[in-house]
Amino acid sequence: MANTWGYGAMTNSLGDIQNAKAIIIFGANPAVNHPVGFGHFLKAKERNNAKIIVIDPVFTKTAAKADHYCQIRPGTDIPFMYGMLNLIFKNGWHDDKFINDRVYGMDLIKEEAKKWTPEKVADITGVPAEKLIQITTLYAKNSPGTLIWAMGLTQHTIGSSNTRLAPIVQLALGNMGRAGGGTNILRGHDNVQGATDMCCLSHTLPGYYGLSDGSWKYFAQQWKVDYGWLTRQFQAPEWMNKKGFTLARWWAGVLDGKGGNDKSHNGKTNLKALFVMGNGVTSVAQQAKIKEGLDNLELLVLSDPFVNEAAILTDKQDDVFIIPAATQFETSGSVTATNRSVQWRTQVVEPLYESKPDQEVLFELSKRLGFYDQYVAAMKDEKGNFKWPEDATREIARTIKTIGLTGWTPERLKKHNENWHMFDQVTLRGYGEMKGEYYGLPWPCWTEKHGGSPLLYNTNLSVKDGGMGFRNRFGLEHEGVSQLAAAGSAPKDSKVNGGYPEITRDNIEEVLGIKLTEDEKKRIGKNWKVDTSNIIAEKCMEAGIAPYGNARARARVWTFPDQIPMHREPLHSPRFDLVKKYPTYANKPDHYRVDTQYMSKQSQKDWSKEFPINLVTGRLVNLNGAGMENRASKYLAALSPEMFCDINPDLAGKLGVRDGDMVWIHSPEGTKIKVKAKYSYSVSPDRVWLPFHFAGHFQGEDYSHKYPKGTKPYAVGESANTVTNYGYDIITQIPETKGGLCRVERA
Ligand SMILES: Nc1nc2c(c(=O)[nH]1)N[C@H]1C(S)=C(S)[C@@H](COP(=O)(O)OP(=O)(O)OC[C@H]3O[C@@H](n4cnc5c(=O)[nH]c(N)nc54)[C@H](O)[C@@H]3O)O[C@H]1N2
Ligand SMILES: Nc1nc2c(c(=O)[nH]1)N[C@H]1C(S)=C(S)[C@@H](COP(=O)(O)OP(=O)(O)OC[C@H]3O[C@@H](n4cnc5c(=O)[nH]c(N)nc54)[C@H](O)[C@@H]3O)O[C@H]1N2
Ligand SMILES: [Mo]
Repeated sequence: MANTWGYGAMTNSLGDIQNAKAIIIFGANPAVNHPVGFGHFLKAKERNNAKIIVIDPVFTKTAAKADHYCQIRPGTDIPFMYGMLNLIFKNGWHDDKFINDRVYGMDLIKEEAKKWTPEKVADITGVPAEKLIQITTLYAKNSPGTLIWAMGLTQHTIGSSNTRLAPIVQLALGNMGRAGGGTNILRGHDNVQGATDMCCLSHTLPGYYGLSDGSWKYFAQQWKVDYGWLTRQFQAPEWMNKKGFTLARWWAGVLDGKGGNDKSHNGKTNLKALFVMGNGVTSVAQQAKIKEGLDNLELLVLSDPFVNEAAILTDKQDDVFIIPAATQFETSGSVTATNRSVQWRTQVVEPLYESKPDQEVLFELSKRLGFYDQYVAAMKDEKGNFKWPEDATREIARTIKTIGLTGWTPERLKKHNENWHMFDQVTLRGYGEMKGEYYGLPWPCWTEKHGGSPLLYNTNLSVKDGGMGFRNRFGLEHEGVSQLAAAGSAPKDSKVNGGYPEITRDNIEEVLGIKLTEDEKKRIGKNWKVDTSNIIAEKCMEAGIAPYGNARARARVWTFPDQIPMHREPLHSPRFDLVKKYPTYANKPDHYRVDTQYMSKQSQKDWSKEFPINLVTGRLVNLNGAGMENRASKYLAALSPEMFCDINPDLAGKLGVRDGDMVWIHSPEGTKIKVKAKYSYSVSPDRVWLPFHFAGHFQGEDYSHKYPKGTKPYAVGESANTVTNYGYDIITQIPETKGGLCRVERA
């Protein structure tokens, strides 16, 4: 069970941001969280006089470097973006040709946008009408513009709608598939893109292959295991195609029937054991429930180079194991960066003391559970040997067609790292020996000769050189409208000058206008996603065709609860008057196995009466994630030795709180934390800001005595996630850790 918090891959690259003439940033603070990457933003400013616009409820260090700043109310980016679209369409700043040729459903967006006048947007978002007009004009007129987002858009009940509307703004302006444009989502950990691609998720197989019998059979074949054996690993075969629990809500599976929780749907059994590898646990909302979940487990195993503070949070005395995992300095292998580029990481030192790298821990675990042979089967050669991590990388390259990892052989990846000085930082193009390749072979990298794709959806390049249209993923037509791109809109040098479907065994001869030999007909796979013979990809490259088709980007997703993104107030909104107008979703039963509340929570009462302050959480430059890694460093801990909350002096004054006083922060779930008040004008008087990197205290109690001898970090404190509110995204189940309510009192 796992989840990643990032949502969406970068279409372009950090270096490409230097090509932008305008940069609009929604809910990201790269000056703090991506300080090296932020250098590219500043270079765009130097090179092109690019304007930087920041939309954030908090005046951040990134905002301090921006030309324009909008202090938006948390959870109201949809009205803001529709407000931009309203002005864009009204003034004719949209790209008609791009929309007509390459987009589906923009008419519905245009209709919705009409409702969002600047004045209406101002009422909901708190951003003055003139400011919206000023920044939209600036952004639309300075082309190309790039749109950046990160966690400020995703950590909401409507997070997935936010992440749909942002690309729609770019589609409307024709900024997609262009250097200096695109949507650049700044991802989290160094390999979070790789973890997502490899499906550290509970609702897909690796490479985003959906849960279906067909996919399982493909993987059984690729993993060289018997399909029947695979099905027998499940309680009953139908469980193979059901989504698992997420990182956000596994505890509901432990606590079902043990009091006060949303019911779980888990084959009539509770979760009994938890194995944690590389997650801090205190980084997830509802810490009080998580503590109960941990306390009620039969077995808890934490595999981590540091003491995972889940072990400190729980009162469980027996059957809690801390396994010393090695760090990434003690192992090697491929790591996928935020822009879909891959790098080869080389081992620096042998694992220290008795620690083992993650793969060794998993190999040992699979031996104890009796499936080691099946686990490693696909990596073995004829003699039954394999070499880690090269053979694992080869298995990935052989199997994952959906995002085009075929070209990622270990030999090529190592060569890229050895020659990194032979690539241009902005275009990623290689020189000399590396000519014809882009740095890190950004996916899709269709064949072993393909050089990677630095900008997604760019039709100005041939497919061979990294060009492509949008993927044909959802059929050929919807309600009688073709889903394929219009005539004349194919990538450069394409044999078909217009839209075409995804390539299959049955249509390849017709679409590409070729004849396959008898031998090729025998070897070719059913479609491009399962064609391990690679005939489809090879033939497509010759014809300048993207194997996944050339279709329209969908502004309308007919399978989602909201076909086009719609504003819905957070579950805990400071504006109850707007809750009635923009209510949340109906409750969602069996959402990743857990009944999840939306309407019942939101309409229970006017939460803002008891909890009038907006609660925003985020990051500090010196600490990362759950924070144990860095709080265990004397020098990093010294920069923020105590848990605190940023509070506006006007609000503090009203509450009788002086700078440095301790305050209680209470949440609607009845939980509370005790933290130090820090005066700051970065927040307005109606909101407070908390970093989420602390642990070791719980609801006013110091748990320091629980750290094993010699492991207590230099800084401990309350976790913000003890008070972040109930609320989970309707599609991904990411917690609403950036839009909630609280009450602040002097302690
Ligand atoms: N130093 C450091 N660097 C890190 C990390 C770290 O912990 N420490 N973590 C890494 C990880 S895992 C990730 S995912 C990235 C995250 O990087 P970011 O997304 O930049 O991280 P945050 O600071 O959590 O959130 C960004 C901003 O969103 C704003 N925000 C909150 N709610 C809203 C809203 O409703 N609308 C808008 N427009 N903005 C909103 C917040 O005020 C905040 O300034 O950083 C990575 N880099
Ligand atoms: N309130 C609030 N909560 C949030 C967020 C927020 O903005 N606000 N952001 C969310 C986001 S985007 C994220 S990504 C999460 C991040 O939260 P976590 O994923 O909990 O982040 P880290 O602290 O980086 O946790 C990584 C753990 O892995 C361990 N580790 C490091 N290297 C290795 C290794 O090689 N092997 C193993 N086995 N372990 C290793 C570290 O010691 C650490 O305990 O927090 C989320 N929680
Ligand atoms: Mo993240």
